[in-house]
Amino acid sequence: PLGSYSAVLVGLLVGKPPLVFTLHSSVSPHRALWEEERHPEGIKWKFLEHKGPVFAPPYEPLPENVKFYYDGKVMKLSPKAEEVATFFAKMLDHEYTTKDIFRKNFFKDWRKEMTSEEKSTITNLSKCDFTQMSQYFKAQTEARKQMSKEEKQKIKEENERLVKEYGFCVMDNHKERIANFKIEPPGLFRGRGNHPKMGMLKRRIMPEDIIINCSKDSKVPPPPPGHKWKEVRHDNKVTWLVSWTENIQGSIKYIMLNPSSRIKGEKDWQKYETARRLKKCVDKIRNQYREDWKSKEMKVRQRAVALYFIDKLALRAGNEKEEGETADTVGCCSLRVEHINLHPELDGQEYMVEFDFLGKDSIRYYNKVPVEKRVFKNLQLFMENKQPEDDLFDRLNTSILNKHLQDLMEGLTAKVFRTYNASITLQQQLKELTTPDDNIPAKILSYNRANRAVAILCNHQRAPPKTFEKSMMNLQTKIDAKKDQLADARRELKSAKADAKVRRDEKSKKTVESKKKAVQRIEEQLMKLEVQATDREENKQIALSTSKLNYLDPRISVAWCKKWGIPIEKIYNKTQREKFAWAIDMAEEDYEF
Ligand SMILES: *[C@@H]1O[C@H](CO)[C@@H](O)[C@H](O)[C@H]1NC(C)=O
Ligand SMILES: *[C@@H]1O[C@H](CO)[C@@H](O)[C@H](O)[C@H]1NC(C)=O
Ligand SMILES: *[C@@H]1O[C@H](CO)[C@@H](O)[C@H](O)[C@H]1NC(C)=O
Ligand SMILES: *[C@@H]1O[C@H](CO)[C@@H](O)[C@H](O)[C@H]1NC(C)=O
Ligand SMILES: CC(=O)N[C@H]1CO[C@H](CO)[C@@H](O)[C@@H]1O
Repeated sequence: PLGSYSAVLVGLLVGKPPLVFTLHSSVSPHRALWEEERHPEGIKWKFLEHKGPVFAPPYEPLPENVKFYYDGKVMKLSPKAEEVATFFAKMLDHEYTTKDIFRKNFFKDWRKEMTSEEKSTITNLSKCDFTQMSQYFKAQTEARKQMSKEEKQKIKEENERLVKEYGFCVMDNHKERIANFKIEPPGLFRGRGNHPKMGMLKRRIMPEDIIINCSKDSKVPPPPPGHKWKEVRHDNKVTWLVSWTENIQGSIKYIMLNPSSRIKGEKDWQKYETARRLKKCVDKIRNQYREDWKSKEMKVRQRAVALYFIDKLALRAGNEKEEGETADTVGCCSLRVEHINLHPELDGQEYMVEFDFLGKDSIRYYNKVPVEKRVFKNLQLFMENKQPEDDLFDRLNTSILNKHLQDLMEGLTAKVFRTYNASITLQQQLKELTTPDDNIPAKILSYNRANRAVAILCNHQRAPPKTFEKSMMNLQTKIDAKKDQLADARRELKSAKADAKVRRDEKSKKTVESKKKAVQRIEEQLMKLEVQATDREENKQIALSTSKLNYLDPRISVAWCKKWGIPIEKIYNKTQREKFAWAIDMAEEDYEF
């Protein structure tokens, strides 16, 4: 049953094994998380065995009748060039393929795969005609949709076979699900926002790129016939099973355990415990940085203003660029003079700072915020005699700031401020917005509103989905039909009542009752639809799942659900419930972040 845990977990925060847990628990799939004997610090496992990754299927050349045209003439491409051309053809209807950067990057990488003959012929992407390829792939997609039940069943079984064989590993005494055992197929890089590398060729990953991590005493997975692994290592200080370096950003990719696994759940839990520790010392930290705004030392002043931004605006500390990424994105420490504008007065408020820069993943951060006078004066000072492209905090860098955070509280990073603020905001908003007398749909609307408040705080915006207008229209049609239905039901009720007045018998009384019930039922249905429409409209430009998955202590949501009798499925879908299994097990209805 939910909420059967009462565990004393304090010791874990200090990170000093062995730990003693007092627990009163009925059997739960996650008791392992709390009951296990711990490994020495830094050691993640003793035994690790797995089957390695599943590679993307090899390239299948196009049928002869699917032609590619250059400058109006048929041209047969070499297999390598053809494969890369198909990546572009598959995206032909997408806006990406009209963007200059995308086209330029793609063409450059495509030419690298061409034979010298092809290279000398194909010199202008605008003269390439991929229409037949594109139509061929569309027809294939259509055919897949039209597949018979038996064919679909066969594919399903094959997938299940793969999961059975490759989807699990053995870590110590547990069989654990692996999150992403399939290696992504090659394709064209898209990136988020206006990424400067979009359109580049994401290479096919080969066994020769792969590092396998497993224990010495396990059965090392064999590489595919005719191939070799790049390396096999036995590093029990890390939790990944397989890793490789992708070619676009040069970042290291990992195959890891599923979020529902013991080790992931524990990490997640620790993250929120760190944020709860911040709650206890945040006042002290705030007093300290306010003092530091007056410091004689420029470095200390800059650090204090940067910290204020991190705390107040949930900015990231550094630019957190993937290695090799060239997008001009910044974080708090790397803000430049050109990214802010100071307004002694704006929109009727004093000491306003206007931010405008590209943050992580090239998502624009634009915000106008009132700041304290001393912060404003300090910013004026930091900007004195500087050019727009100069650093705002010239005495500061990410490592200095992170070191300072560590000194303030063990485990403190800019992200902890986000997690703390997001979680505490959710908790406060839920308290404010939940009306005890509301029915379940209205309560869920309140929950989503609280979640949205957090997403806005964290700048988790999105472009409205392409299907937005259409789905709103469909919903509106349903609402209109429901309203008509309600009007009819009300008319019927009215005439039944009039009838009952005249006849005054049991039968017409019963009719009135049942008509009344019908009206109520339709009213409820209408309300549900209207709530749904409000929810969807308000959600248009906000991505809820990022904060839900990464910044909100799931125990707050679980506790809220228990308190108000809301089924947890209404808040978390299946994947999310797996990830937060530990919280669903632990949180009581009176849980306080
Ligand atoms: C490429 O081809 C397009 C379409 O034929 C043409 O408009 C354009 O001028 C060509 N570009 C170059 C650099 O030749
Ligand atoms: C969270 O961030 C918002 C926005 O800056 C701020 O107004 C609020 O005071 C913060 N809340 C807490 C509890 O830190
Ligand atoms: C940050 O600044 C410190 C002190 O000036 C310097 O030692 C360190 O190398 C810098 N770190 C980075 C990543 O630039
Ligand atoms: C659950 O929601 C997440 C978004 O947070 C989504 O990526 C995932 O596909 C959903 N899973 C299911 C089973 O619906
Ligand atoms: C290539 C690779 O994956 N290297 C990583 C192995 O694990 C250590 C410890 O986590 C990392 O520091 C390396 O980057």
